[in-house]
Amino acid sequence: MADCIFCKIAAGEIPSTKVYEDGQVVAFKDLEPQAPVHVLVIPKAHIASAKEITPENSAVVAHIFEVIAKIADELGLENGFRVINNCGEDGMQSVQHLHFHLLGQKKMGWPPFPQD
Ligand code: DGP
Repeated sequence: MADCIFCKIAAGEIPSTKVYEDGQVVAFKDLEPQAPVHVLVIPKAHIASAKEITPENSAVVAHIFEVIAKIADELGLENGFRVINNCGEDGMQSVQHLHFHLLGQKKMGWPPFPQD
């Protein structure tokens, strides 16, 4: 999709540090890492957000989770990791192309909103 930064990364038009790529998905390091390992996994096809997942396009989401397991293994996250999808305004989604954050090599906090 024109003017979508993650479509451009998927197409190689904008540089990124890719850690995995196949016909359906790309995984690359986040520009603003929140953990020692912070990778974004995206479908190559433009899906704006998790709200846009349908029976017609959802197979790529299952594939993304297979890829996440593979990358996590390759990056040494045997002790665990966190996968996050931010959706929409309340979810603080800043890039309008479906992406999953893979975060690891750090002990995460839970619950996520201790101040509430
Ligand atoms: P979200 O808030 O879930 O929409 O997170 C978007 C993430 O994308 C954020 O952690 C920063 C990252 N990001 C934004 N622009 C770029 C870029 O051009 N390259 C890379 N590698 N990451 C980006």
